[in-house]
Amino acid sequence: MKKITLKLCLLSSFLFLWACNLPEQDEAGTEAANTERTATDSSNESSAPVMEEMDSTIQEVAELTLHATGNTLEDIAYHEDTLEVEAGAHVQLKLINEGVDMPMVHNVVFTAPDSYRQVAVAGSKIGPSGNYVPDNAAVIAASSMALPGQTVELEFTAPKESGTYNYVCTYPDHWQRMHGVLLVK
Ligand SMILES: [Cu+2]
Repeated sequence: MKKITLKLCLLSSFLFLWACNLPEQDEAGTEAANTERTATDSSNESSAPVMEEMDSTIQEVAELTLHATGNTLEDIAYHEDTLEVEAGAHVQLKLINEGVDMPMVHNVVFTAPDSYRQVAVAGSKIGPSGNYVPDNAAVIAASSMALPGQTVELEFTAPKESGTYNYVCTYPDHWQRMHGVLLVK
């Protein structure tokens, strides 16, 4: 019963609106009304492509994945030896530790050019409570430690100046095999 009443209400409202619109259309002319509708429709349709257009005021997002592999000091490595981002991009990085043995914990620390070794050596002295990350001006961003099988995420803003930066694992004695290049374009 309620449904029928609702339908009747809708129908009468529709008829009312239609009747109200009639004189307006006669005055403005059907052509003008159609043009208006077409303009509205086309603006709706074009809203999606506009979203895809580059807006230089919006910070670019760079989604990166870094895999840490190996289970001994002799075979640990970052699978990716180079990562590329646009200058000033918002970086969303996933560090996936594919190791299975417990001592193989890794982080990733992004550093200024030619400073990854110095940062790693300083970091190894910081110890586990500080995540082996030194309080150092050469550190751009640092993840937390990923245990074997774990994935950790890190977000940071890429350097505004293009250049060749580095990343390194600062867990003691990992830096020799675990470092790479961050190309900022
Ligand atoms: Cu490591």
